Amino acid sequence: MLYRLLYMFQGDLSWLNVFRYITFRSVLSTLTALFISFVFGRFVINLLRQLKAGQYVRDEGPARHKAKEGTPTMGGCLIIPAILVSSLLWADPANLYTWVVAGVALLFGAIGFADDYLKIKRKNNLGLTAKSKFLMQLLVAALASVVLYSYPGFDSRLYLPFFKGLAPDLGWGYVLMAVFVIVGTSNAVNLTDGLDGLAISPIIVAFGTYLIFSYLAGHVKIASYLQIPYVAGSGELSVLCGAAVGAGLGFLWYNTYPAEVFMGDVGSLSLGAILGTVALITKQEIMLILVGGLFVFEALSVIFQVGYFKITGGHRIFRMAPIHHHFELKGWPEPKVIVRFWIIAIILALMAFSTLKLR
Ligand code: 57M
Repeated sequence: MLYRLLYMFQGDLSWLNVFRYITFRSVLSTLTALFISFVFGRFVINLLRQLKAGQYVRDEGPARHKAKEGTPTMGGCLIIPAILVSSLLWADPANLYTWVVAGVALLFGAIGFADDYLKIKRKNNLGLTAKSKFLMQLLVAALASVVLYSYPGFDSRLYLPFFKGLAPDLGWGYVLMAVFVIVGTSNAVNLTDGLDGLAISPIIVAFGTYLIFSYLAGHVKIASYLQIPYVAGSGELSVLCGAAVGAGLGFLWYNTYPAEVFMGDVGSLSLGAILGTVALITKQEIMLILVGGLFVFEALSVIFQVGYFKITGGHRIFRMAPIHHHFELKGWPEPKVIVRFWIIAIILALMAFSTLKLR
């Protein structure tokens, strides 16, 4: 928005032409969101404390977690507005993709907010029922997917990395796949968010990666050189990804061990859904398995644990799922689990980059 206003002057003040560049606006967007979440962080934490928005901690968890009871939650109320305000300021308001992602952020944030709010109000861990939460997620994801699918010229092919030329057109099946990607990523990030800073750092790494992927996919010459799908207009999502990186860094300042605030479902559900939607728009949905590998790993640990638990009538593969609890119960100090998981997330993102020219 701001960029458009400044852009109007370009005839008289040619130096303002820098605002045309996505790269420049992505950096500004990162810094703006970082500034918002960092500066307003303390204020939001105090406000959440005054509103008694403290976390309820279940008794079944690792004993250390009981000490975290009362930590303010719903820090997503800081992250999501920081992303939206910064994107509105620096992204092209005519770009539909940015609006779709902003809508997904708001609606998934609203589902998470309702869940967090009910947990705090009832002073227990029972927010929305799993079924109603899932149905709402499906509904919002379906809406976003249909909007994308109906966008003139939107490519419904699924591009398989390493298999050049193999890109099956999914037709309406694309909508089903898109719903799976958005809802799956949203829930995987939510499951990962169980230790201080454990989810937000891989989120920062993933959005940093997609900032670059969006730029590459939106640049006709680079996309053709790298033989990745060109998606006109997707470059503008770099600005939004930059905002997510900045907002995440500002939040990490307060969420790092020992956390002063948790992001809550309002943060985790929304951030995961944004990431899934960006991966879909940039046609890098398969790469999300690698870039978001840590989230996949956490989700799979739950699927296998619950499956095995049911089949065997109470036996477990891990000491506790999601897998970060397994390492905690093995006696690793919390910061060790966290930082080691971050290292894995960074390595996975680097692996994703390394595939770019190989495809
Ligand atoms: C929510 N939420 C954290 C915080 C955060 C199916 C089942 C595996 C589901 C799973 C589950 O409910 N996961 C999703 C995970 C909670 O954090 C809040 O929730 C928000 C994210 N949604 O922002 O508001 C707790 O996590 C800790 N935390 C931190 N630092 C942070 O920065 O320390 C969070 C953020 C917080 C705090 O303690 O209270 C959570 O874990 O509840 N369920 C589980 O994860 C449970 N696993 C389980 O039951 N495993 C079973 C199998 C058979 C399913 C098993 O392996 O035996 C664990 N959840 C808890 N305790 N609380 C079990 C132990």
